[in-house]
Amino acid sequence: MAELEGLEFGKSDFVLLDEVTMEQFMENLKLRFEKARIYTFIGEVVVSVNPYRHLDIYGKEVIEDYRGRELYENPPHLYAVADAAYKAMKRRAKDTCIVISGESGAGKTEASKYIMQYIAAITNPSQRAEVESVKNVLLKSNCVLEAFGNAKTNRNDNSSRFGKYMDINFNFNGDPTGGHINNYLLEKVRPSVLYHVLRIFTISKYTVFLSFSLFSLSLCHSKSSSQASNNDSLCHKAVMAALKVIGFTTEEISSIYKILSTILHLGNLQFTSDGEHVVLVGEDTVKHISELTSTEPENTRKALLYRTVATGGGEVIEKGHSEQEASYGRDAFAKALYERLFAWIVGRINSVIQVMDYNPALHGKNTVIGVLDIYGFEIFDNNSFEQFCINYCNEKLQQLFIELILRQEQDEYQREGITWQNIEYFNNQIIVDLVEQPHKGIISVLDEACLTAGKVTDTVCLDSMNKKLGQHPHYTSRKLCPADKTMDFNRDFRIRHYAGDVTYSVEGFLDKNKDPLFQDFKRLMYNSSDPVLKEMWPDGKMSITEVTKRPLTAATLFKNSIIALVDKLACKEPYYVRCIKPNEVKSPLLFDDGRCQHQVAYLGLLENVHVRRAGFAYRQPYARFLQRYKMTCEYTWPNHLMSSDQEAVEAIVNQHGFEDDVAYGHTKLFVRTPRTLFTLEQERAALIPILVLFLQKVWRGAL
Ligand code: AD9
Ligand code: MG
Repeated sequence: MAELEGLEFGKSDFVLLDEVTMEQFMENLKLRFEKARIYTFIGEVVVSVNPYRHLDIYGKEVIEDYRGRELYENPPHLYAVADAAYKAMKRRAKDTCIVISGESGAGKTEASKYIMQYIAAITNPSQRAEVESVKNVLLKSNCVLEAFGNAKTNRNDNSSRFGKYMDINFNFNGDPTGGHINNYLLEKVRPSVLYHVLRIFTISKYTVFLSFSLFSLSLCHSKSSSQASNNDSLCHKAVMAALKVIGFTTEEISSIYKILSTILHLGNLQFTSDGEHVVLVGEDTVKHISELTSTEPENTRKALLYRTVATGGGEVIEKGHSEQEASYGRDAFAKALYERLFAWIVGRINSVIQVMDYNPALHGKNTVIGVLDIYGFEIFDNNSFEQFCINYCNEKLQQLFIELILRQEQDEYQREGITWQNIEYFNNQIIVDLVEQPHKGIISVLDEACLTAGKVTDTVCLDSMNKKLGQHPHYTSRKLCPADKTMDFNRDFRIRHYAGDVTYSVEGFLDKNKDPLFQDFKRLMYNSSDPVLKEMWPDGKMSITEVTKRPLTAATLFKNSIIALVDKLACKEPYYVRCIKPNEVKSPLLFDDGRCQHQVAYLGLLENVHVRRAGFAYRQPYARFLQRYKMTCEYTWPNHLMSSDQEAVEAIVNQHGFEDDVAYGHTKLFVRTPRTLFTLEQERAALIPILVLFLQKVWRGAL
């Protein structure tokens, strides 16, 4: 148990608190943060506070300290969880997963990287080349995905704008043989993403094509982005090297840069009207775009100004855009290019690390560790469709957390033949239903509005949500609650999430949900002579008369992917890292009590401690318990003469008078209060020096 640090650093496991109150929890969290003890356990869960400075706790020696050890034998650390997940996978052939959650800037991505590094460090001791190469690709994939999917936001200088779930496959030796990455809801609407594209560009060879008047896209960090810093150039080199290690060809890399360049040129493209028709401003830009995308300039021009539509009679005609439609089409095209590029890069990495021809009969069981680094709950001043999706995802993960943590406990008690009483907790299924229920949920109302022909506005959609969901205890809006002046009558609705109330502005919901892109752009890209680009747009193959089926909406696609993710996680043994952001100013010194308490509350950490303490806080296999504490009992030291380890453990327990605090399972001893183990641990610590002296005497005597 993690009592090895000394009490001046606070309690290293929150279950050891004298009383489980928010006050004590926060006091302990703050004390530990101030003493640079950023990790604290709740049983097997690690709570982490972002230190916002480099700590010397990730080196090789530290890795060695944690390698193969039990969770409670060392101070709390990410490595302890990584090792626990790895051990469970290796010893018991269990698929495991590590779920890392917390808000933007709380340290999730850093944590996921340390975990990956730990796993890479402890595997493949014999340095087999093919395993090393898989490890290399897995590690380098981070760098590439960050380059294309991260951006500077107000909340985090290196914010992941996508959710990531990575499966690492292991062979029966416990060495990585491959993996698979899933990405979720790449945020393509924020200018910050385009800012990042620009940053990559200021240091690339395609800079020559650019004119920086493209700030029409209102890049929010334009000032800092217009100069490539040394750091950027280093970063660019690292990305290029990583792309090569993974196996991207020179042609592919060139295509990637051309696509990025196209996105920027699209931002530069303006439309105007000659009184009758919409016309392009700056034919040069179109020329560049068609060069970069290997398409005919005339076709590019057409796709930007017209759309092909099938009339009721089956006739195909070209319809000119209005100025507004043309701008809209251009932006949608730029976003789709970026989204498809990102998806293609992920797919390309997957094709390299895919486990091929694995034969369980020949190679033993193939097991998996999944690592999930996904955006945490978001409450901003203005919350839109993206926050709605992200918060729904967090409701699903919370549901899984509650279910798995409780289910796991219950399963273990059952397996070990121990009686246990269920404890009460808030079941957020009701909120999950509010969002995802077929025919009734918010997503379904949204989809219905998107499918309805004619002019359904966001406000009309809000009305139908009010009608359908007005009775729901977790849904409200100004119409339903006229006295609440914090909401706008025609625009806002509010969900009472498990983590707190969030007011969403329905403005733009329908559009973002429909996520429409004119088929003409798809066709243009499909007909490109650049094979990489063509590969990204297989749906451009369809002719206009074939495109009758409506594609699934953004919310439904997201819902399906999150349901699939939850299914994947649910069949694995879960380990959790709960990240907390100590302040809003990225300071290593400041512990903002209010902000931290808010996060502790919505991560449900106090409930987590309660659950952990309501049952048995600790459990250990008899043999392990005996080995550790046998020195504290005259009947078991140095060896016991009893018929089983369990009996020997009973002797230790009885000698200390802990009978009422334990239960005997089939293979493990269960200890209710942490204090019991703590007492044993102290006794053991006091005995060790005496024992060492004794052994030294014996040793000298023997000489
Ligand atoms: V977001 O949801 O992707 O916007 P994350 O992923 O939770 O967010 P990230 O891991 O990117 O946050 O951490 C933000 C910054 O905090 C990093 O860039 C580091 O500067 C800093 N950080 C986080 N964890 C550590 C750490 N263990 N040691 C030192 C850290 N610095
Ligand atoms: Mg991140």
